[in-house]
Amino acid sequence: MLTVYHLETSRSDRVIWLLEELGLDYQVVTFDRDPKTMRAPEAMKALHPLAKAPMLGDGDRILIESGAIFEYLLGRYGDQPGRPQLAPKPSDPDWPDYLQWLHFAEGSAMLPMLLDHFEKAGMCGPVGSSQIAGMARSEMDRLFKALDGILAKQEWMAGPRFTAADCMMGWYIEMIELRGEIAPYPALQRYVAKLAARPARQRAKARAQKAH
Ligand SMILES: N[C@@H](CCC(=O)N[C@@H](CS)C(=O)NCC(=O)O)C(=O)O
Repeated sequence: MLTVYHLETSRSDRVIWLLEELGLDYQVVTFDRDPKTMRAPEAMKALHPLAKAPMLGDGDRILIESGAIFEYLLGRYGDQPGRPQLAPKPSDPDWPDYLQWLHFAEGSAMLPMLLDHFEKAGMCGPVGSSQIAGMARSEMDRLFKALDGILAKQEWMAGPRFTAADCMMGWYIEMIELRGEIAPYPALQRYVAKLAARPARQRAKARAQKAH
């Protein structure tokens, strides 16, 4: 049985979402964050020394890193009869964009948002005093505008079809909405509404919450 080791309110939501889109059986084991530090609790370190969410358990193997977990699930279980094709093949014209956005989500998009979060939490000195604030803001504004432009021209991140890249980038774009910053971006608003209407997204949200 596949096991998602899920940390409350975290990136592990994405893995639950992908599993729901693929229609795979899995269980969720939830950990609360350490109330003082908001970091992963000690119990997660017993599973993996890096204690990062998401973690995926499959047999005696535990895997970390969202993008790697996505590739693992899609490669090992995604390409089976009856399952939706969420990963374009290398011969597919959408493959380059698929690959790019699948990895961009964690490789580039998250950093400015995290820096902004840490800065606003006062972890970089008095709020507003660090150069990080301006840098993170301008990077996010540039990215949000670019994503809005892309999604004004096409339905999904990699083209006309929903793919696993929409779970990776979609979760990030949902964060833009949660932060209350989506109003200037009509295509991002439409995209988030389409994600919210997906039964698999709804099941994943319920599952991630129920597990808490
Ligand atoms: N790029 C990694 C980031 C993993 C990560 O930092 N996860 C956070 C949760 S969103 C975490 O485990 N935080 C707790 C901690 O670092 O102690 C991934 O996508 O898997």
